[in-house]
Amino acid sequence: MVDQSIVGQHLESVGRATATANFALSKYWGKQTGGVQQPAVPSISVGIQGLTAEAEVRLNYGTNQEHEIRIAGNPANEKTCRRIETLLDAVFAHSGRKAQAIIRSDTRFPIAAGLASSAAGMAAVAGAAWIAAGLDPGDRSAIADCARLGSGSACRSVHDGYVAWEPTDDGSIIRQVASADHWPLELCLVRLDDRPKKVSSADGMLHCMETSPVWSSWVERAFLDAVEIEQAILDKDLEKLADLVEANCLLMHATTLTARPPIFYMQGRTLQVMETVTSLRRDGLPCFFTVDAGPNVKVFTAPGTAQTIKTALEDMAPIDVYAIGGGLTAEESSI
Ligand code: 2P0
Repeated sequence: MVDQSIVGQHLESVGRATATANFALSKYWGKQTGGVQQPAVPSISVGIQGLTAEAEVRLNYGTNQEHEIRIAGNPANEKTCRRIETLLDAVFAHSGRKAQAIIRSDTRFPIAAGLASSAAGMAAVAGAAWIAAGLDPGDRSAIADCARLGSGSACRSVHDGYVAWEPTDDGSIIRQVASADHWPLELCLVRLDDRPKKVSSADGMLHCMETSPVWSSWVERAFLDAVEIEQAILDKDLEKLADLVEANCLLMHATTLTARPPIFYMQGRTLQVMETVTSLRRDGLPCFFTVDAGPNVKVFTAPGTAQTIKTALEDMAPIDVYAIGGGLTAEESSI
């Protein structure tokens, strides 16, 4: 799969990959103390077709020069560079060979507005680096472990469909709960604001852990939610899933609103959309909301009903409709 060639005096190899964003039905919000990007709570996500990031990683074994990392055409900031260096070191630990990496990554949707761009981007970078290093693209657990070092939620983008990420005694595991075909829910993405968020997820979750008085309730409930949410997915029970997902989201946001000082990821219009979604459901439309570390609302709907829900909500904001699915595709390599 990997094409390694002598280019000039150097040995180079190239990997390419695409990965899709994933949205959490039960949230990753909190890290283990002492771990490296390990979750304090279990989370379950669903991949989204069409919210795609792509990456190319060129490994140059003939030089000691620093890595070169460009995202959306611009040099990556210092924090992103540090995270990608850690991710690359994990890949090199598997391959047994270090190299200079020249990385190009881009997303086809707004970055850092609560649309999980970092998850898709880091999963694509991990997949491309893995392929470039000549490693087995079928080893999804190992790729997920590397992707997690770039962005925690990125590990959920290595599988398609419904994916669980769970803390263990010595780290975490990632597993597919069900494929998208099992229950092809649809998504209305209510786009209230595409600007980057003011507080990163990493800073936000740490601040909530340190200052919110409801933190321990959140952690305790998150473990129960993950079990019940997985069962509701397996049972295709939309009423139950709706109740659990909305409650999980609101308890996560309770930690942000009760932190000192508080963090406002939601906006006034976020609340209006959430309330409208709950009243649509009371009127018999099969839909429910969730909101991440940003103001936009993700409205999941039963198969075949996204257009109806979109029509009911489109006076409030622009809405994009997506199918679920997604995952990581590590592509053919070439020089
Ligand atoms: C989630 N979020 O489960 C939750 C819900 C935000 C709210 O995963 O520091 O960007 O890179 O591990 O992965 C955002 O967390 O944070 C996130 P890092 P990441 O989707």
